[in-house]
Parts: sequence; structure tokens; C-alpha cells
Amino acid sequence: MNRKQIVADAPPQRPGTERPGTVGPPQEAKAAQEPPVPSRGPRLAGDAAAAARAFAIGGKFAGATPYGSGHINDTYRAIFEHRGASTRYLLQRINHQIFRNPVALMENIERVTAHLTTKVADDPDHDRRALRLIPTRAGGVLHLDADGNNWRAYQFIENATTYNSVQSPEQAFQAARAFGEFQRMLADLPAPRLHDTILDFHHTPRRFAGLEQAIASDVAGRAVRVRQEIDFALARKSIAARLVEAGLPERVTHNDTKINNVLLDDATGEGTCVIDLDTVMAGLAAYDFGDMVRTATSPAPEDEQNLSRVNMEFPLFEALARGYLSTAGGFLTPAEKESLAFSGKLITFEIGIRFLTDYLSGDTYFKVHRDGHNLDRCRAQFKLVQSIEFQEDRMAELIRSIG
Ligand code: ADP
Ligand code: GN1
Ligand code: MG
Repeated sequence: MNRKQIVADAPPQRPGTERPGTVGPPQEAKAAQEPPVPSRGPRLAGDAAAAARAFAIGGKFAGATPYGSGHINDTYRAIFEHRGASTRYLLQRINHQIFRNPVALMENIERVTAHLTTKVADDPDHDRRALRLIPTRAGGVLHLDADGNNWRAYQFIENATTYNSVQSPEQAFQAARAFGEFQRMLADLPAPRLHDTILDFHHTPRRFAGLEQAIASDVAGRAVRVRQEIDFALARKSIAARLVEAGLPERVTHNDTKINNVLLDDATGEGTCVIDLDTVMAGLAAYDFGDMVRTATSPAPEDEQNLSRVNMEFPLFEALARGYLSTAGGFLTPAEKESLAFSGKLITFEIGIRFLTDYLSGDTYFKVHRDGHNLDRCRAQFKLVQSIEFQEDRMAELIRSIG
């Protein structure tokens, strides 16, 4: 990873547009002041062991192994042994190239987790229903190591699993129900407005402008290989502004509701806990529903290379819509409900152009595990957009019929 990624993936900010709650100056400007970023790899694993010991956890540290398949942070499962029993913790190095102000980010997470904890207090399973931060020995929630890396730790939620692709309509229903419940529980989060951890995160027109910039500069010399994908994106430029210009109400939203950001209970299949709270901030309900459509209506993974497997399957969409509206239906306005069917196409398109932008920029933002990985991800998103286009009217009708 290098600094270019900030320029490449973060939407450009217009001068004078800082809103209340925005974290610091524009990311491009800040990047110039940033110290060199440490390299990843075995040394970081060693750092994880040292970082784990910085948290107020009783017992003896017994190891930390890389965990999960997120594209941004470095996640470890750490084990501590105490009086013959092992306890696991979730340890994360926050990617501070992407989240430029980890202190403000953690302030958001502390407020959100505290609020959720009060909401689930009466649930017999309350310990597993909201993420619980582990304090550091120094009494904060962030450990800053000697290399300038920021670490946090959570209680590990046992007997629940995240899935990188949806396995059944029931699973789509449960995941969407949990994300809707998450929005519902945060609807009365007291002021002030949460910090914008990434400015204009779902501002699709600015994401589009980022793509146009990447095409024009073509720093990795790859544009010639992706003419078809570029044409696909350019042909849909007119849809980019539809959500941001719809006058929809701002809410506290998750903003990264891909299906692997909700833990589903191993015994019941129900949503146990919504995780990955780095982008919880002001947003539109439709952003969250849109990203659920992107990740839970096609059974293929996000980076599927066999595009014949990437399709918006209507039974999955129906389960998703019913699950989401079972918890969110009570507070959404008619205009918000009306925006849901379209949001799937838009957010899938938006993430597709972000993958394409990153491919053109030389893979500097999302973690990649093979050559052309971002391009594969882009192609899968665009195939899904096409599949949604064939079924848009039916999707809108279904949402109206649920009411
Ligand atoms: P990223 O931002 O890199 O996507 P996540 O916060 O989503 O990181 O964590 C990565 C993975 O770790 C998740 O997909 C999930 O499988 C697992 N995970 C995260 N938090 C917990 C937790 N508190 N308990 C158990 N597993 C967790
Ligand atoms: C990233 O952190 P993770 O892997 O859950 C990204 C999302 C994208 C997603 C695509 C901060 O999410 O916006 O939709 O990858 N997060 C950030 O899989 O950019
Ligand atoms: Mg995640």
C-alpha cells in the first residue's frame, strides 16, 4: 500500500465543503504530512503479539493469527490463557492510510457500541449482540505502537460466522434483518453528528469523477486492457447522482453492509451482531440496503471469475427485502422505501467503479491476492449491475407490495 491509494479511491473533495463532523482537512492534503507507512508481512505479525499485550486482558498471551477476509484492516485472532482456560480476542490494526484520523474513528465506535449496548441490555444473549471494545492497559481504546500503527481489540464473538457469499434466502433474510435492526437501534443516537471517517464515502458522482481521473492519468498503463469496462461505466454516468440528489433524510448508517460484516449465529442462523463499524456515520438508508443487494442477492463471491455464476437471484432479493423491512420498515419514509430498489443497482455500480479505479491506479487501495484481482471484482460487479437492470421493475414492484 502507498499514499497514492488515498488519491485513487477517496472521492475528491471540493474546496469549502467541509461539513460539521468532518475529520480534518482533505485527505490529499493530509497525505503530504504523513510519515512513511511501515511495510506489512511477518514483522506485522510480530507487532500483533506486542500489541495484544497492550490491552487490559488477564492471563498469558498464547498467540495471534491473521483472521478474516476484509480488504482494509489487518485482523488477528489473539488467544490468552488464564487458569487453564483459553479466551479469544479480535485484534485489529487500523489502516490509517485509509482512516486518516483513528482517534475520531474510535470516538464514533465508542459512542455507537455504548448506545447499542444499552439497546440490547435486556436480551439474554446481550454479550454477543453488540461489539465490546477492550480497553488498553493505559485506559484508552487505541494502542499506538512505536511504528505509528493504531490497534484496537474487541471481545471475540463465539459460535457465530461471517460468510463471504450468501448461502440461502434464509441467510439473506437474517443478515438484512440484522442490518435493519442496527439502523433502528441507532436512530436515536444522541447528538453530535458522528465524524465522517471517510468524506463522501458513498458520493457516487465523486466516485465517478475519481474513475474519470484514473482513466485520464492511467498511471499503471492498464486502460488499454479495460476499454469494455470503461465504456460500461461511462454509459451509466447519468445514474450516479440519483441518490445524492433525491433529498432523502440523513440517518446513522453502517455504510459497509456486505454480508461478511454481520455475524450469523451458528445454532439458529439469526443475525447475532453487526461488525466492522469503521464507516458507521451519517448516510442514507439506501446505501446500506444497496450494499446488501450487491453482496447477498448473487450466490457467487465478490471476485467470481466465472461471470455466468453472477446473477441477481430474485428469491434472494425478496428474502433480503422482507428481512430488511421487517426491522427498518417502521421508520423509513415512503421516499426512502421507494429508493431501495434502485439502491442495489447504484451501490453495485459504485463499488464496481471503485474496483476499476483501483485497478487503473495500480492496486493501491483494496488488498489484492492475485494479478487482476480488482479487475475480476469490477467485472463481477458490472455483471451484477446488468443482471439487476433486467429485473429492476420487478424489484421495485416487490418493495411496493411489502409496503
Ligand atoms: P475489515 O474492516 O478488514 O473488513 P472486520 O472488522 O470486518 O475487518 O473483521 C474481519 C473479520 O473478522 C470479519 O469478517 C469477521 O469474520 C471477524 N470478526 C470481526 N470482529 C469480530 C468479533 N468481534 N468476533 C468474532 N469475529 C469477528
Ligand atoms: C471494503 O473493510 P471491508 O473489506 O469490509 C471497503 C468497502 C467496500 C468493500 C468491498 C473502508 O470493505 O467500502 O464496499 O471493501 N471499505 C472501505 O468489498 O473502503
Ligand atoms: Mg469487514
